[in-house]
This record gives sequence, C-alpha cells and structure tokens, in this order.
Amino acid sequence: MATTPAGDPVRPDPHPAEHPDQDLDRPGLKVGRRKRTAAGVPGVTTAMQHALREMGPVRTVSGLLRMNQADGFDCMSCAWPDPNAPDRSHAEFCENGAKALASEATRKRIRPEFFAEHSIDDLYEHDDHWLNRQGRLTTPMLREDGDTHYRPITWEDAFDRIAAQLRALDSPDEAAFYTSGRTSNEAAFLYQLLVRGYGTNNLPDCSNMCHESSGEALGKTIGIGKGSVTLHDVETAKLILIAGQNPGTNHPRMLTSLEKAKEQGARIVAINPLPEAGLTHYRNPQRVHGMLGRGTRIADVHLQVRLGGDLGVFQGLGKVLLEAEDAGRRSLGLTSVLDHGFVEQHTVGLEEYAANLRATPWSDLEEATGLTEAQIREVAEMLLDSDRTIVAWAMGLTQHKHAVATIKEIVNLVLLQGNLGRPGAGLLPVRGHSNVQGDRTMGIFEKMPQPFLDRLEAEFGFASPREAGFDTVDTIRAMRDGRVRFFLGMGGNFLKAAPDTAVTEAALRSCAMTVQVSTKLNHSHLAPGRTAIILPTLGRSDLDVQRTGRQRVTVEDSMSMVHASSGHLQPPAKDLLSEIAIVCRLARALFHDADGTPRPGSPQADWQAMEDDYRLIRRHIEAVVPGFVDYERRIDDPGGFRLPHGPHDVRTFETTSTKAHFTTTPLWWPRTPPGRLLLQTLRSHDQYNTTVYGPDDRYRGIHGGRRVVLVNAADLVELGFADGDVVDLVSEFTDGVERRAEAFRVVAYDTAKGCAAAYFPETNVLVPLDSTADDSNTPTSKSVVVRLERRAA
Ligand SMILES: Nc1nc2c(c(=O)[nH]1)N[C@H]1C(S)=C(S)[C@@H](COP(=O)(O)OP(=O)(O)OC[C@H]3O[C@@H](n4cnc5c(=O)[nH]c(N)nc54)[C@H](O)[C@@H]3O)O[C@H]1N2
Ligand SMILES: Nc1nc2c(c(=O)[nH]1)N[C@H]1C(S)=C(S)[C@@H](COP(=O)(O)OP(=O)(O)OC[C@H]3O[C@@H](n4cnc5c(=O)[nH]c(N)nc54)[C@H](O)[C@@H]3O)O[C@H]1N2
Ligand SMILES: [Mo]
Repeated sequence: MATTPAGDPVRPDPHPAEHPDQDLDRPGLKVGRRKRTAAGVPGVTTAMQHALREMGPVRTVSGLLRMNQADGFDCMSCAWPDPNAPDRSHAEFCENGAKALASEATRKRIRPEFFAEHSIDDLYEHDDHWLNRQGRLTTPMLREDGDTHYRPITWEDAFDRIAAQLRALDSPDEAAFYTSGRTSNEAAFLYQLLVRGYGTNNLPDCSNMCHESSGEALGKTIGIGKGSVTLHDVETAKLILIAGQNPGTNHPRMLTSLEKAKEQGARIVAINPLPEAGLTHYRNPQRVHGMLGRGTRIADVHLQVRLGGDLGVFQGLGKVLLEAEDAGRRSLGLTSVLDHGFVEQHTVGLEEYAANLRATPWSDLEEATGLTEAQIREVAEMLLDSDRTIVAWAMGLTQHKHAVATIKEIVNLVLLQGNLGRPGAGLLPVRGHSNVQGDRTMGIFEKMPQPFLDRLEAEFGFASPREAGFDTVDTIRAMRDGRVRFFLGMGGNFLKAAPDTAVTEAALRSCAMTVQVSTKLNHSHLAPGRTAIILPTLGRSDLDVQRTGRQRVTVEDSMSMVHASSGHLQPPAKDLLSEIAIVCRLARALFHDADGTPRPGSPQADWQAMEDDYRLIRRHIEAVVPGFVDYERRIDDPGGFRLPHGPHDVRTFETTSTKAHFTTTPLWWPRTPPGRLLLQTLRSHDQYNTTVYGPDDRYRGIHGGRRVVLVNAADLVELGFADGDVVDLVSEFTDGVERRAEAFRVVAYDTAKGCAAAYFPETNVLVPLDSTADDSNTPTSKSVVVRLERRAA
C-alpha cells in the first residue's frame, strides 16, 4: 500500500476522475441556480424523454399506465405507498419512477457478443452511467480463474457449479447471501429458506446500510421495527416534521400526500442541512394548478441543522415541552402538555429521560445543532399547537454513529404527547427500496427472531441454524479475513453500495466464487471472485409466465400494505428466469442428488411445484409469517391488505416490559477537527442508488457532471478555497488510513456551516468500513470527516 509523507497508509481512488465517455452526450459540468420548486412541467418532460429514449413509444405508454395500478406492477423506485383506489390517479407515477422503469424496461440488450468484445478490465474502467446504458442482461455468464472475459454458460451448468462450490466449503458459514430490496416477498421467502436450509444465517441486505438504525431503535422502544402511520394519517396530520429526507428526489409521490395535508391546514417543518427543492415548494404535475399555477409551499419552517445535530434538535424540543408542562401549559386537546393518560398506561422510563433533558444546557444544544434556542422553541410551539403530529425521516438520520440514539429520541418526543396509536399521528421512517420492508418480513435478516425460525422449521421439517449471521459490514470483514469465501448477491450492487470501496473490492475478489443475480450490468460483476457467475433475471415490469400460467408476486410498502404486482412487458430474452425460478433451481441442484432424491436434512419443499405456481409459496408464507392469513384472497383487493401494527392499531407493545420505552441518551454530536469538514454522501436527482441515469441534479442546479462537492461559502473563505476550484477529498479516520476521492469541483452552496455534501457511490471510497453506527452497524455515510486538498493544475 502507498503511504503519505508521514508514513500513514493511503487508499487510492479506484476510479480517479471522470472518464471521457461520460461526456459523450453532454457538454461538461455546469453549475446553475438552485431550484426552489419540485416537479411541475420540467419533471414531466424529463420523465418522458427518459422513457421514450429507452423504451420507445409503445412500451412507454403501456408501461407507465400500469405502474402502481391495481392490475399492474409496483413501481420499483421507492417504498412510498399507493393511494386507495378512488384516490388513485391514472398516472400514479413520478419523474423518478418513470426513469426507474425506463432503466429496467429499456429495449437495449447485453448479449454474449458484448462480453466477447469487452474484457472485464475494460468494462471496469467505465463509470456507472455507461454500464447502466448498455441495457438488460440476457444470458448466464461465467468467468473462471485467469479468464479475461465472461463467456456464456447454460443455466444447468451455472446451478451445478454454484451447488458444487457451496458443498465444497468447510462450513456453510463461509458463504454469504446478500439481498437488495427489490426482491418480491415470494422470492425473498424462498431465498432465506434456501440459505437456512443450506445451513447459515449469513443474510446481509441493503437494509443494513439503510434503515437498520430505524428498525433497531423502533424494535427496542415500541416493539416493532416498522413505521406506524398510514397514508390517511399523513394526509390528515396537523404537523409533520421531516428530518434527513429529500422527498422531492427520492420519494416524489410523498409530495402529493404532503400537499393534501397542507390543504387541510397541516404545518410542515423541514430539518435538513440543505434547503431541498421538494421541501420548499411543489407543483403537482397531476393537477392543473400544479402544472400552470404557483403550486404549493411545503415547509413552513426550515431548521438548517448541522450534520448529525438531530439528537440535539429532538432533545431541545423535548426540553421545551417539559418546561411548558412545568409552567402549567397544555398541548392542543389535552389538559396538560404531556398526555399523562397515555404515558402512565403505556410507557416506562419518563423520569430518567426528563431528568436528562432538564440537565442538558442550551449552550450544548445550540452547538450540537448549529441552531439557536429561539429556532427550536418556535418548532416546539408548533408541537404544542398540534394534536396530530408525525415525524418522518430517512438516510439523513440513519447513517450516523449515533443514529439509533437519535431515532430513539424521536420516539421519546412522540410518546410525550401521546402521538402514537392516534389518528393523524405517529412515526414514519420512509423506506428506500420498494420491497426492503417486505424482504425483512419474509426473513431476510441475519438475526431473525427465534419464533420465526421455529415456525420455519415446523413448516419445512429441517433444523435451521440459530446463531446470528453476518450483516453487510461483517460480511465484508469476513471476506477480507478469508472467513467468507462465497458471495451471492440477489440483486443490488454490493461493490458500489458498500463502504470503503477498495476494501470491499479486494474482499469480493478474494472469494472462491461470486454470483450476482442481476437485471443490469454493474461494477459488482467486474470485481469477480476466482470464479464468477452472472445470472440475469426478470424485473418487476416483466411478464412472468410459468408452467401453470401467468404469475403475480407481492410486495410490502413503507406503511405495511401488502399488495400484488404483476409485470406485463415482454421480457428481454426468451429463457430469462425469474428470481423465484432461480432460487428453486439452485435449491434443487443443492438439495437433491443427481437422480432427484432429496438429501437428508434439507428442507422438505416441492421446489418444482413452487416454481410452477407461486400461489403455493404464498401458502407456505401464510403458515410461517404472522399477519398473512387468507393471503391469496386478500391480494385480490385492489389495495391489498395492511399487516397488523400493535402500537398503531391497539396501542400494544411487544417489548420486554409490554410498554413503550422512553430512553435516555447523553447529548452527542460529531465534532470536526479544525480545518476539516463533515461530509454527507447523498443522491442526485438522476440516480437510483448506484445506478446513474444521467449527469444532472436539476434541483440543486448541477448539470453535466457528478464530481462536485457542495460547501458553505463562509467555510470556503476560511479554508482558503473558492467556488470552481478542483480538489481531492481526503477522509481522515481514527484507523490512520487516508482515503482519497480525486478531482471534485467545489460548489459554493447553501448548506449548514461546517457541512459538505457529495454524491455516492463515487464517495464511498471515503467511508471507512469500521466507521459504523452504534447498535445497528450501519456505515456512517452521512458523517465523514474530510479535508479538501487542492489539485496541482
Ligand atoms: N430517485 C431515487 N429514489 C430513491 C433512491 C434513489 O437513489 N433515487 N433511493 C432509494 C433508497 S434505497 C433510499 S434509502 C431512499 C433515500 O432517500 P433520502 O434519505 O432522501 O436520500 P439521500 O439522498 O441520502 O438524502 C438524505 C437527505 O438527508 C439530509 N441529511 C443528511 N444528513 C443529515 C443530518 O445529519 N441531519 C438531517 N436532518 N438531515 C440530513 C440530506 O441533506 C438529504 O436531504 O430513497 C429511495 N428512493
Ligand atoms: N455512501 C453511501 N453509500 C450508500 C448509501 C448512501 O446514502 N451513501 N445508501 C445506502 C442505501 S440506503 C442502500 S439501500 C444501498 C443500496 O444498495 P443496493 O441495493 O445493493 O444497490 P442498487 O444500486 O439499488 O442496486 C442496483 C442493481 O440492482 C440490480 N437490480 C435492479 N432491479 C433488480 C431486480 O428486480 N432483480 C435483481 N435481481 N436485480 C435487480 C441491477 O443489476 C442494478 O445494477 O446503498 C447504500 N450505500
Ligand atoms: Mo436504502
């Protein structure tokens, strides 16, 4: 490894600067004015341009019109729920949903000749935007030790090789099975059965990098790791706090619900280091006044918090409520500030929590948040004026060292006024991938609760492993140390989504075998293990026909609604297998002898019958997973059905004490050494995680390039830089390693002081593997200590 002049190790950037091909159809990086309004006409035009270019007119019309409709498929772009049938529009999609569909339903194809033409090393040099533009994968491909190119193989050969490799490992725990959150309930359920039947709980998933902190905090405090509210709650709330989320880009259809809430008088507070366009103003493209008129102002108040300052915000708000209680004031609809009936009947731990907040000085809260006491008091007054309050959050809260503590502090605040299990009120972690919540429900979790494993064993007559397996970060550590030698990715792009790209890449390359089940080409295919296999698969929008006819699958959204999804577009290749078929065939190769007899000890399941008819899978799910009674019939209802949520539905709490828990955390916030900035790594408007649709971030005024770093103008002056400078970002972590991302254009931007922002996945090289959130082990992608280094001209 290279070293700094001082002798510290240096981890170079594997993708040093932008490649010329990224500039093929664009004029180079331009920085314009930041937009104050989201969606409206430009959103519709952009969506249509993407769709027509990739899919052509016929697929565009039939694709977009079935998106999020009762007889169509669930949009793969985010986990925001669909409105009930009468409120559903004929065009129930957003600009970014249309881009996601265009990317999946593109007419472009990658055929074996493509891999013959391009070596793996050549492909590796291309960026994520170029890789995505090459089209859909169509044929199983193999790369063996020493090969420079992938070559086609048959499905049978692929499954036999994978099964043989799995059998050859010294222990099942030397294998890890990743899941990204687009996998349907049915595929996820069979996949975890395959993995546990094989003998390991090593089931890392994208959630480990995403809302794990939310699941951990909610599970410990209210006994269920899921959000409590329904769409109706959001639309009828009186106050909505939105912290660490950029819905205008990442959950655009949420803006429609926020607009409805505003029309009924709700007030909205944005808590964010950046002034995000969707949170300030929205023009609903589905309404005339949204297309032509001024649209709706969304946030009434913007708290421009410092990165990682949210624990301070929620503690400050709690502190004012307690003070108001002492002063004999009242919350709307109550005779006091606190909902004493609720607190006494349903919670424990108030005393200690209150003592902690009373002892926390305002000077610390101001330093932690970068806000004034008056700003926090203003929002606390809004809490006192509301008897229906919702707190929503996403990655801005979950990807910090103290993420779990911060989310527990949100729960504290909500409990004080009894805003749980009351209409129009509650907790809303806004999920990312469209079925990430469902995958968890189906058992994609390295430490699934024992009662689930008991039922799984009873249903399939086998002994499931019981010890916790590896999550995402632990999987990388284990691969790095040679303890995991087999990696299978059910979707996703592990290499680019995971932290510390150089370490993750070496870890993947050190495996005996890597297998990726994918729709599109990405860098995880290009950092192969000794043997590497690509299994192409059907996407959400593709027609899925099996031996008994056309199949449907199900998904669960952010609000626990389970509903059917069935694609109808012609798949990219004739013999493409669905994820379910892939799992079933791999299970047969692994669990059956050559003559078809099941091996002793393997799960007793008819894998062929389940592949032929997905209804049989749903019957097994019904037997194993609580809340799925009468599954098949209930997904015939247009909106599907809602899974039970104790705290929301009946105010019951499956915690150790059967009550909701107030928790106590001493105030903490990330402190940045002098001359350094705290960097958050976030999404542009033109990407879906590691899939880059285009080079623009329209709302933030960035066009034609992604290597930008947004910095507060005053910080630039202090640090001796100027807008337009080109710098390297150098991350400093306690392990003494210097991580470097090269050649970023500095953009003076309205972000909180001391806080910078740049896009992932390019900046994942800067996120140290060992920098993770306490209790959830989620990489701290929103707080990376960096210095800017001027590049030699
Ligand atoms: N089009 C599109 N849609 C998507 C995705 C996509 O990539 N593209 N990804 C999907 C997935 S998997 C997910 S998880 C979601 C992600 O949805 P988001 O969480 O909205 O995604 P990010 O771009 O990471 O944005 C983080 C937001 O939090 C703010 N923030 C960062 N740090 C802090 C902090 O310390 N405190 C506060 N209060 N705010 C902070 C940032 O300024 C930014 O507005 O979106 C899903 N939907
Ligand atoms: N620095 C930094 N890193 C982050 C984050 C961050 O904010 N900052 N966010 C994190 C978050 S929230 C998440 S969720 C993860 C995302 O991590 P992942 O889910 O692993 O990444 P994606 O980019 O969503 O995966 C894209 C790939 O999925 C495949 N794919 C798409 N649809 C399908 C399908 O239907 N079936 C199958 N089998 N494959 C499909 C395609 O081949 C595509 O290339 O990244 C995390 N990484
Ligand atoms: Mo996510």
